[in-house]
Amino acid sequence: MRRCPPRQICQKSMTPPPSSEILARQIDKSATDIVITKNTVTQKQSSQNCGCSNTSSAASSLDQRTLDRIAKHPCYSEEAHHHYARMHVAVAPACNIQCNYCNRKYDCANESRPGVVSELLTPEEAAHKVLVIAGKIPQMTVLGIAGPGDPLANPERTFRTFELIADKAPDIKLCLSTNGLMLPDYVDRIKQLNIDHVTITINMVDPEIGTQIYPWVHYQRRRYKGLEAARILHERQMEGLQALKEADILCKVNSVMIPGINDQHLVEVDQVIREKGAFLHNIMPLISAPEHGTYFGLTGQRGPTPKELKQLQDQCADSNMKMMRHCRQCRADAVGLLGEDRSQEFTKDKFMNMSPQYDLELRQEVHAGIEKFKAEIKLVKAKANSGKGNGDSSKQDSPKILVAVATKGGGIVNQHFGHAKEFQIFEVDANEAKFVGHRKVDQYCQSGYGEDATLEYVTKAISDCKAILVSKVGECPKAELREAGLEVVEAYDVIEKVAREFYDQYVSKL
Ligand code: CLF
Ligand code: SF4
Repeated sequence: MRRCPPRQICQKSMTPPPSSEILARQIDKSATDIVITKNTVTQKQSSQNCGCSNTSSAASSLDQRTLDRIAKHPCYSEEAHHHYARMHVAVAPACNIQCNYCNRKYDCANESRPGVVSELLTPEEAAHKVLVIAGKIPQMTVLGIAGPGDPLANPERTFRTFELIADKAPDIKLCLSTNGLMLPDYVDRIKQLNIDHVTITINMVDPEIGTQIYPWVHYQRRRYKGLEAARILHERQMEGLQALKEADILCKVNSVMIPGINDQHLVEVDQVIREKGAFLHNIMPLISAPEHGTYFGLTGQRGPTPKELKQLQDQCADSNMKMMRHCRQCRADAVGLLGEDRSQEFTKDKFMNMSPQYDLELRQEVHAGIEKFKAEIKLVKAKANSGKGNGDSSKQDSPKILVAVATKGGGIVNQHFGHAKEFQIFEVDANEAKFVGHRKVDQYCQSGYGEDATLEYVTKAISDCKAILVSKVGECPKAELREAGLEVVEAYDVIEKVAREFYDQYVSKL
């Protein structure tokens, strides 16, 4: 264990002033607990984009109506995920299929990290929780139902919850995630309830491959196994996807990347779902450990490395610009920005004793502040990326590097190294700095102490990066990081700006 000398402890007060006049402003409303960061840079506003990876290309293919539909959805827009939060309510316990990466003691692994158990709620308890959180975290804009089983295997509980929330909190977007087996039967009801975002987990479009992922499905009061099971699931998923498209509901497809089983096949999945009108593809890594008790965990099936995952995402992004890379494989009771987990602040014993303070006017005011801030950040990003390599053929083949960023959100380098529980990864070249993923780590700083083993683990997790961008870091970890070959950049500014500045220095030394 390492203790930083007092002057080196990563304390908030040591954060340097922002280099581009970025100020922190606490919204002066007692009902809220959020901090809106205000950027005072005043330049011309750049055009909007969808915020997914490869933003500029994706933006050009999206119309204004679609941009408006995703602008406040942290999963459907990479840009929004820096600013807006989502919450899930765990109202759906049952499931109608078996996935080999799932242990039914835990949350549905189609959208959750395995090994997580959420508290089951009734629709009424769930609605109460949503209203409490809508008051406490006004930047929470999306309510998702993603488990702990399959929402459409529990249709009454799921739709009752949505009805209650639509009635009491009309500005909250409704979102649903399903394995797709029962989806064709419910698209009309989904449309009626104005649920505008639906995720289907599709891991194969070839039932032969499906037999290695799904041992059985339960459909129309019968249990099917083997090829028949996989074929039924595949046909229902395709039917559901088609129906969503016809109903004009935005559909995201999640795929779990399972090396040796469907990793190569997911390129075909990407092509098929795109042709059938999916809006966004989210390829997630299989997480399997023996202690999760899943079939894959117990049989030693490994998940992909970050490099393998990125390669596949890049390969699919070549043909489909709308590739999600910022998924955090949330809990079925997740609360907060995607990179943070505030679910423990709102356990049942706590939120049932809190009074709902849903205030539509206040929420709209907060959202307007966020939109203003987003526009200002966009100007800084555009400036950082302008005149570097755009249109210059000599820069087309500029080296690409990865940098790791410590951020609490807002698109700013604003977190101390020792407080980070994840690092966002940006790929930088002469043209742009773009978000390409994240790496979860253990928090290094524990009340002023840092474990050597944790530092080693963190360093390993970002060893393919050239630099780490943080608001502050103690001298001891800084020296260790440098020794491991990582440049340490301390700054408090827009991520793309800091990354681009580092890049220019980096290439000038090559
Ligand atoms: Fe939840 Fe899913 Fe809706 Fe988002 S999560 S139901 S679309 S509101 Fe988002 Fe979480 Fe990834 Fe899901 S980061 S696991 S993609
Ligand atoms: Fe588990 Fe979800 Fe698959 Fe059902 S759909 S078996 S809950 S991962």
